[in-house]
Amino acid sequence: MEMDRREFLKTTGARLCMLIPAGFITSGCSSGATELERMVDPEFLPPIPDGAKWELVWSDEFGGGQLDRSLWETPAGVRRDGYWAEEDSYLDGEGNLVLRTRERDGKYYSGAVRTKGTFEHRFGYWVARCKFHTEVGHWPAFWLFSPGVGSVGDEGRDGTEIDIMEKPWPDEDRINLALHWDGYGEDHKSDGRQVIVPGVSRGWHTFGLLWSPGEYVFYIDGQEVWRTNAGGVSQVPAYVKLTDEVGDWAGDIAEARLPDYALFDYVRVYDYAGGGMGKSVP
Ligand SMILES: [Ca+2]
Repeated sequence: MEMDRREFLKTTGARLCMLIPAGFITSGCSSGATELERMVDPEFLPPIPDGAKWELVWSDEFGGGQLDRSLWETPAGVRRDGYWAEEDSYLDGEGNLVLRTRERDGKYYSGAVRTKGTFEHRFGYWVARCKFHTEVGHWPAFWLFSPGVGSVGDEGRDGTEIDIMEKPWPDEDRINLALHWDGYGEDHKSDGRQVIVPGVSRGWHTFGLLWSPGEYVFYIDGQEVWRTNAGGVSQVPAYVKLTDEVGDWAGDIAEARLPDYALFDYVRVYDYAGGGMGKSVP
């Protein structure tokens, strides 16, 4: 049944017309909605104004046996103290994306995928379900990125790196949340916080961002953990990045028992039905 649900979402993809009131899925608008309602697990969605409804605008449930190349690009090459390698991002056949970290001939490789050029969107609710790695020296992340992140001036409104989840502490129940804007040089600005969530290091957990035109609200397992408008809030579309990278922020990779793995069950992006939160924003 689990695979059936994933396959159903997989094959219907972003074409779904799914209307979801605050909280949980209770109604739909497409002819397949009744079936869909039975198949989609209820999940947390942020509160929404009266009369508005959430609509799933894009998702990947990571069903099937092969990463969908029409949805994901796999960047490759040097990344911090290791390399991103295409072969280290793959599906496990059980509904999950695997980002593997491994060593070969004294070099370290990890997986990374992004929707650059295939799915870019502004505002809405972005959520991923993740199960963490266990070894030091590398960290998984769920983040959003826009080409305008490098544009100095106009604060982060012209593009902000939004780190919904970074976890460089395999044995600590600590998550890093961050915003970066105006490039990464001398004009770089950022804000962020670290939050402690007991038990988050093991098992499955969700990491969500409610990105509205005036504010960001971050959620872990449906609990609000940070609310901010730092940088003025990005007003431009962003793409999804699911990555793992090697670096000493996470400790000494030489001490890790490799390979090590981070798993992603899904990424889903919701927005207001009928044009989205950005409908009235230039
Ligand atoms: Ca800027």
